[in-house]
Amino acid sequence: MNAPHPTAQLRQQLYRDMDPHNLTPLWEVLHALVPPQPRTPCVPAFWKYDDVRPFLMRAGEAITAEEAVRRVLILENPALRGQSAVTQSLYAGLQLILPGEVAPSHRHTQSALRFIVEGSGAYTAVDGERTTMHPGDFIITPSWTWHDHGHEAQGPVVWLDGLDIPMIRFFDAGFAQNDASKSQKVTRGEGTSFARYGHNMAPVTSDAPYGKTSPIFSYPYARSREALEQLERNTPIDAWDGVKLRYVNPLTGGWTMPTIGTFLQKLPAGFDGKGWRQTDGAVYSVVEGEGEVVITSGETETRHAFGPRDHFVVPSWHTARLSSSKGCVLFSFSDRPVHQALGIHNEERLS
Ligand code: GTQ
Repeated sequence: MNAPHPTAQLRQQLYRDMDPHNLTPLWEVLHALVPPQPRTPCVPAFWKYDDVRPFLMRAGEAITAEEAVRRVLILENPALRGQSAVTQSLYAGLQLILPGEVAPSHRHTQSALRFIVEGSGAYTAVDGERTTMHPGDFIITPSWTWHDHGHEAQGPVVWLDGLDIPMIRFFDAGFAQNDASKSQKVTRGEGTSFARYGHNMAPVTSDAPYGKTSPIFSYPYARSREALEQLERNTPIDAWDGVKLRYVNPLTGGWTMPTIGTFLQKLPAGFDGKGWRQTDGAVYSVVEGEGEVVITSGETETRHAFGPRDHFVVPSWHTARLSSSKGCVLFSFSDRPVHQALGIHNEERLS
């Protein structure tokens, strides 16, 4: 047997001796630290609503909304189990509230979105104003605003929660408080924020009431859908996205939340989309219709046929293609505002 190469020996001894001093050689890890392109640990993931719903209803029997504080089944990326993360930076969950229940008031640094998946008539209260939920509505809880949810109507109500929990954890910047009362006092009539900011007008004197977050609490589905439908009839269909719009903060024209971008798109019947990839991994909620998503990364291809209320994840820098024979509407969210703020957003549209 040959004696170990003296250089290799020298190096191994160096590593062992400096290890107790919390020192490690960059040259052993440089390639992994600065990869030639994004290499997310995140994998494509898919939740069929028919599979998830029975567990949600069982959760409804197992614990009250009040005891749970938030009765949510977390959608965990299969490659990030135990981290409460759907992508590296984002959290997603399905929250259930039953008639007569209250999810008590609290506030936190984390920003939240609600996208209503099933049922109507529950409310979320933000900063003294209640908003009634309908399927497809996109509702915002701005960072550090008091919020509680309740349900005084009929039938279960389920919504998708999207939060920047992993991102705020990464920055170690999270604060949270419980309110003294279960349900916050209603101080403004429903629709006040929409009247102020939701009609292409804005108050003359006031400034942004929620900082970098949109002052509109709810973006009703009926209006967003109407926009997509009209564009489908009257404008060329994008070969990658179909008809896709982003939700905006009316005061800035920018994103609705500083950390999370939100989108609604309609794939016309017969749409067979081209492939694209983005640095921002995205979570999708199927609102109406049916379709298929094909996600590829290197040699690996994942295909999912989707229908209403199904959820799926397209991870960072994975190529995705969407198609739909009968047409469909998709809501999605990602951390794109942060990529853009940092100047690192990248997108490729394949021909
Ligand atoms: O509704 O406030 O899914 O604080 C996770 C954390 C929902 C909420 C979640 C939360 C909430």
